[in-house]
Amino acid sequence: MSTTIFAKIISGEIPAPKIYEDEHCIVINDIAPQAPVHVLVIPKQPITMLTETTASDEALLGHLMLVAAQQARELGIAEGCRFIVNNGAAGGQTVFHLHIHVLGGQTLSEQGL
Ligand code: D5M
Repeated sequence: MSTTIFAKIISGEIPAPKIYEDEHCIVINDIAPQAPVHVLVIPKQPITMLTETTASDEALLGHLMLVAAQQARELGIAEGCRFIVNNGAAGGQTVFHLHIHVLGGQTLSEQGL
């Protein structure tokens, strides 16, 4: 199994300030922000991409969405923000460890990330 940069951040092999962490996930600032606020909600379980999930991941996926929403509130962008999951190379995914982008802090265009 290949190890992604996010797995290395989760294990501590690569240092990255975690702005939130619990038993199931971490939240970090995106290294190349596309908006004034741009964080990533990353499960500790190394799921490759959303379309690889199954019914057994239902609780975890719900948890990730709730953490993303809570982060949006705490970061002051809840009234206008965007949650994005890129899926597969053709979908713009570059790190093959599931993550939710949370973007805001400016008026976002109709175009995605
Ligand atoms: O998004 C992958 C995202 O991961 C992309 O916006 C850059 C970000 N990234 C890559 N390496 C790091 C590190 N080391 N820290 C923080 N953020 C990082 P995707 O949806 O796969 O295109």
